[in-house]
Amino acid sequence: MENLDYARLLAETADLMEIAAEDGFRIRSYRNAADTLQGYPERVEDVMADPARKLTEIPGIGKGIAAILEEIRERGSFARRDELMETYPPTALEMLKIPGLGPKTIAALIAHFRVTTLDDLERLCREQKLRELPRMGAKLEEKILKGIASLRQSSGRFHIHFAAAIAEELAGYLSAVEGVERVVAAGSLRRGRETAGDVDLLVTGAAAEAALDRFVKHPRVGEVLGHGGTKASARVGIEDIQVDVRAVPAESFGAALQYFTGSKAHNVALRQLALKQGYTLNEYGLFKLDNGERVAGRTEEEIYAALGLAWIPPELRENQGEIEAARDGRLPQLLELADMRGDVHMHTRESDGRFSMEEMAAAAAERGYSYIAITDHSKALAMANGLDEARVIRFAEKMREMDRSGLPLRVLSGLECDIRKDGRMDIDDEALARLDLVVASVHSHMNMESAAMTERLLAAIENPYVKIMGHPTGRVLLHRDAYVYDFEKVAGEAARRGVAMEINASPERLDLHAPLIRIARSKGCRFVISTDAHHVKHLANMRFGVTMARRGWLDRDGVLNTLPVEQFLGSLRGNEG
Ligand code: DGT
Ligand code: CA
Ligand code: CA
Ligand code: ZN
Repeated sequence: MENLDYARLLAETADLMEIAAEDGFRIRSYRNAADTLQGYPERVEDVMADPARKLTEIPGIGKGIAAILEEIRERGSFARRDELMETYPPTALEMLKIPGLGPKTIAALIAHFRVTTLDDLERLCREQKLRELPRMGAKLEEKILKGIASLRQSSGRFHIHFAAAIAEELAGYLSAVEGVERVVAAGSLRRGRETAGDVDLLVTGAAAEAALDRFVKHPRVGEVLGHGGTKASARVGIEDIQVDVRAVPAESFGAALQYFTGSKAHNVALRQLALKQGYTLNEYGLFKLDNGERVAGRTEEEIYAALGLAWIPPELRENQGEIEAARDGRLPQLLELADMRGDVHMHTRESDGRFSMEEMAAAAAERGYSYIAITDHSKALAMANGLDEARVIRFAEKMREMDRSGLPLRVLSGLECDIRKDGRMDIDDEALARLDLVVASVHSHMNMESAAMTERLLAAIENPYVKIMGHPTGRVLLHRDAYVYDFEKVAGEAARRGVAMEINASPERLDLHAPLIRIARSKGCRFVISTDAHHVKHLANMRFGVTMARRGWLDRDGVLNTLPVEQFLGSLRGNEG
């Protein structure tokens, strides 16, 4: 057995332990061990076979886990896992993936209904059987039905930060092969889509083929789906994400990069344009139709140029007008990460963040920002220890004091204020007036009818202290759909009142996304990009928000937190002029 197989058994068992409501500490130790093992460069079985060595030398492997690994080696499973597998059907693991369904509910459903397949569960919900159980009702049935539908729809797709991390890890690993010149991610990842179906890597250089051999030996590679001289495909990690690696000669590297970056719709349009001009375009190059002569292929730039086009940034390649714009010299000068000067939505320990205001400020300064806004939750989010009026006022005072105390960056006092069901703010105006900025967000009653939700949001932006609409559609990727409302109407009203739209850079949200950014911009909206960080390391997610803005065709001028702090504050609603 390979390390990945050991890791998988531990991770699965941790999931089942969660349903069995076992001790969180123990569950975490299983998960940590699984993480360590799947990335460990040496085979654990080799370590076990060597009498001079001990498993506990592997970081994250304690005595308990070591004994489990020995047991797995002997008989392919271990006692705790066997017990859990007897109690719970294999679907239990699948049920954990249903958005909105927690381990406790799953345990109750299994105990009471003996659910063994997802279809069973779906039927139970349709037949309204769940409401027979205490604390379960029509709402849960509806939630599960929706969850199963979205699981079926999203299954096989992965969050972009996860896919990007896999791509970066493998690119580093393959670049280390002597004679490999470049390793580049193509596909949806390069275009910056919010989720990826798989990871597409291109390798070039004299040793490109050797890189394919090295790829399939990576410790986290599981099932190898194919391995030839120009392409290798395999499943990677516990998550089983597919990775395609292609070896490409330098003379057609640009053509391959262009082809495998896609999108398919962009490629189809580009190929038609080539045909009209007497060329044929494929992953090997651009060739004359009449005599097959190679015209371009080494770089993307020369291919686009030969077709009379400016080079098109990958984020725009969705066949949404970018080819015409490239022809007419109308491509926007897209926003870049380096343009960002501040991050204006983040949480601290004052509500549900993990770090103090001081720690967030220091981490943000390290990223080169000149300002941040601290925007903890308001009291409606009691679960998140949201602030009431008195705390808002005290905390704002503290922020102002700290801001004067010689920090390397400016800390703006803010709040992520809940929008109540009726559209009123969760905090009274007197308290809001003390703050530099208020981000207004919906965190409850997300299933309202469209008309009511539209009214609710319109009412929210009527409040003069609201400067920014936080995560404007509420969607959580691969988990929860956007709430339904008349977006154009709300965007138009936000533009009229000078309320900025947030592009939430959390890779779990990425909200707004490109189509809505373009609609909002056409209505005259301005934007901020914020990480909504709850941890210092989340501040690094800004790059995903910038990618989303680029996919929405935004340049620097469209994004307010590219401005120096005084101008940024001056650009907010009510502060202009
Ligand atoms: P994904 O993986 O679902 O997130 O999305 P993509 O865009 O990465 O799709 P993928 O991995 O199937 O293919 C990568 C690129 O290769 C795709 O964007 C365009 C190109 N490609 C793949 N199949 C075709 C095809 O049948 N025709 C054309 N024109 N291009 C294709
Ligand atoms: Ca792909
Ligand atoms: Ca692919
Ligand atoms: Zn929020």
